[in-house]
Amino acid sequence: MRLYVSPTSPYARLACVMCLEARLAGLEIVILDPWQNPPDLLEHNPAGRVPALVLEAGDGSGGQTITESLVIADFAARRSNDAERLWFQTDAQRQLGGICFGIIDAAAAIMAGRMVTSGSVSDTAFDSSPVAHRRQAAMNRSLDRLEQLIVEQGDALLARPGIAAFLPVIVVEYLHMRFGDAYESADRPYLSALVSALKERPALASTRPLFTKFTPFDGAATP
Ligand SMILES: N[C@@H](CCC(=O)N[C@@H](CS)C(=O)NCC(=O)O)C(=O)O
Repeated sequence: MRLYVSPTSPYARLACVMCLEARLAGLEIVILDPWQNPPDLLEHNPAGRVPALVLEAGDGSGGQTITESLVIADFAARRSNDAERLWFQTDAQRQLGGICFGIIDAAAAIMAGRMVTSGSVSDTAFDSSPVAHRRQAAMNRSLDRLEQLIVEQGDALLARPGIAAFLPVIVVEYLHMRFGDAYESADRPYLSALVSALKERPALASTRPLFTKFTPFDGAATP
């Protein structure tokens, strides 16, 4: 099976991390830029977006393509021998996951606004618009809520790390890549500690943005 990702997408990174953690047999990771409309990607995902997971016919499937990060994450968890650890284990973890997706969506909306305003994600003119201010405020409030949820969940997240533990790492490293230290705060020590404890985990370390080449580890995901 083939997973299409880009070097920057937090959605694709989540799909990738989950497929790697699930140790899906025969996984090939293809890194590309969806904005260039690669024909292979358009053929498999009419939306022209990453992530997209192309299954092999006969590999327990009918050769379908699965799109959308959470749908791929669900597929990976179910196909693994470790579904209970990899998927959300409690409603508290589901709450935390939703908060993380809200942050990722808000940051992605700012990037989309930059593209519309100036044609470049590195031109920050859009960031002073009322819509951008709304997204920035949402991100700050959500990061504070994330800190609180991590405090409440204590070591449970680290005891059996699954999607709810991986998402905060993906959030923090994506914000750092896009906004530098603008969303980092000494007032969120539990979030920082969680990220530090998990970021060298092979599935996370090998997919850190901007990863332009995937280095297989421990037999996982060879091209
Ligand atoms: N809801 C989708 C979002 C995927 C998405 O927005 N991917 C972006 C990269 S971050 C993309 O491929 N953009 C190309 C485009 O919009 O044309 C998911 O969860 O997978």
